[in-house]
Amino acid sequence: MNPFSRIQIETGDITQSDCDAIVNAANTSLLGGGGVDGAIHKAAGPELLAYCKTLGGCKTGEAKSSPGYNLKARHVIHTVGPVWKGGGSNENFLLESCYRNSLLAAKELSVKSIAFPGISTGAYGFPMEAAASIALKSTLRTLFFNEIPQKVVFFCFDDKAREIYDITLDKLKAIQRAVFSIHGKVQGVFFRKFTQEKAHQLNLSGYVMNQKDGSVFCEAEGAEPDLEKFYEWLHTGSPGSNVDHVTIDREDPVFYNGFEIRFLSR
Ligand code: AR6
Repeated sequence: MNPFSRIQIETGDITQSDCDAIVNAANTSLLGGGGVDGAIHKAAGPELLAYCKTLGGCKTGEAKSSPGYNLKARHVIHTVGPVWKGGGSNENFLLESCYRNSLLAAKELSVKSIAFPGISTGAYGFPMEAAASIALKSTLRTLFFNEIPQKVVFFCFDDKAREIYDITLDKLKAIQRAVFSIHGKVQGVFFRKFTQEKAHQLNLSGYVMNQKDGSVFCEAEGAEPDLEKFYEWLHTGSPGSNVDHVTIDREDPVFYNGFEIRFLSR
């Protein structure tokens, strides 16, 4: 199933969620705190803290699970987000790991539905726009590979956060994958180099490679208008090349390579 159709965004208090599991934005001690952590412990009751004491803490980016006790959710998955230090301390990777590891923990528990708060976006200071983008991309990519959990709900605590999640998800939905076959005198090194540079400029990811029949194959992923510009540009070619014609196919984006890989020549 398309990973987008398995994602929901809601506004409200995550402790009220009726998902099978809720995720807690904890700290490395797992012994409670303020924000969503405090609210979850309060709603779950003191047994949660007693259980968490047996877990031996949790490293940043990792996840550990516990029962939900008095919560509607049967499980709480505790994850520890990174403290925002300006972006140069591996924060993006660590936040992405929180979502991936929480979803994999949910899969281990055979959880059908899971609710996430905006990990690191409160006391830990991660900018909301960047955090929402990482949360959604990391989740889409993990769902692409895993049938379980079936449903993921992102709980926004206020209208501002909700607006950011809605806009970010709409932008991601607009991402498409296109496959181009470029025919003509196009197999020179320059053609691949210029094509890669142009794709970078247009914020596209993907790759370019020579085909045995003398054509060049190019797969690119990005926003629809950027793919259109790229398509137009491909007809002009690069110095020394001579493009005869270009064919294009479109498909759903592929989340296993999208957003991450850089343009490679093969
Ligand atoms: N439901 C949904 N979202 C909530 C709720 C709630 N009940 N309460 C707060 N939020 P934070 P962090 C939102 O600070 O940044 C704790 O003390 C909130 O608006 O809870 O990862 C831990 O023990 C924000 O967008 O988590 C750690 O020491 C988001 O949840 C530290 O805070 C996360 O805010 C973790 O900081």
